[in-house]
Amino acid sequence: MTSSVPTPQELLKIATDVARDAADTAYRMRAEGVFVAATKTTVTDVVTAADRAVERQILDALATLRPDDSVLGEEYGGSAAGEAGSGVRWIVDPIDGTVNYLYGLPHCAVSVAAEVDGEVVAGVVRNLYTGEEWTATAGGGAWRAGERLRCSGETDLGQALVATGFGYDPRRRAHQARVVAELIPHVRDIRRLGAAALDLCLAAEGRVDVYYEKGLAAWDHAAGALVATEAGLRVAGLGGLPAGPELLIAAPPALFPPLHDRLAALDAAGGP
Ligand code: LIP
Repeated sequence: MTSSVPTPQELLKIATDVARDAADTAYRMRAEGVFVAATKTTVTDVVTAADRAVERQILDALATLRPDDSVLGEEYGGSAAGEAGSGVRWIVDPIDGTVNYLYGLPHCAVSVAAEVDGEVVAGVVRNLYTGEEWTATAGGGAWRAGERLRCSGETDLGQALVATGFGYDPRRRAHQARVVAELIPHVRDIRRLGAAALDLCLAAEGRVDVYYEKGLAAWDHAAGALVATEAGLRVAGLGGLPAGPELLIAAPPALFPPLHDRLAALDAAGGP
């Protein structure tokens, strides 16, 4: 870590200020009317003019505040871990839950994380409709509205409310649907809310018990996974691997092993 790197708390302040302004822009643009600007991996993987404008706003703000840092964003790409001369990389999802945003469903968020020498040390997730804002710093806890967050204390997978999501590729969705069809008899219920960053934050405060998903990008989970971890959830992939595009599992310590083993048996990390 280079000596001039700000503290996690200082990085969180920057992330939060930038995320609040970005959320205001996203909300205003939604009120003015939103349209699909392009599609990405499939015809249902949409990007709106707001996704692009909000990320541009975030990138410009960070370039002004932290010109030597690097950035990785969903819409404009960016740097790999460790490429920042300053040691700091920002990981940005301008609007996580883009389809919800397109349809006017209030489950979408701005997500901004700060990574120092490859480790996420600060993160903020802000629901752009409700203003709910989750923050975390490494070792400093997870917070919302001044309250420190603790994850669910559930110990029985059969009583767990499970959040998950699906990719945009029809073949992957078919595989994911088979997995969830086999899982659902063994849990309380399933919720597919449509924004990984928010799903992780809901898990951080026990509003769902666990969350898993295959196919997430770093910007989907960088900030939310820190919030979840700081709230006591274990966030990882299969077989001791770190969480990543193959699979992300976020669960309280008592539920992680049974959920992990059932997802492994169902080949949740597999498929197209
Ligand atoms: C979304 C994720 C969500 C997933 C959606 C989509 P986006 O990200 O947050 O968990 O299920 O398919 O990938 O595309 O709205 O930024």
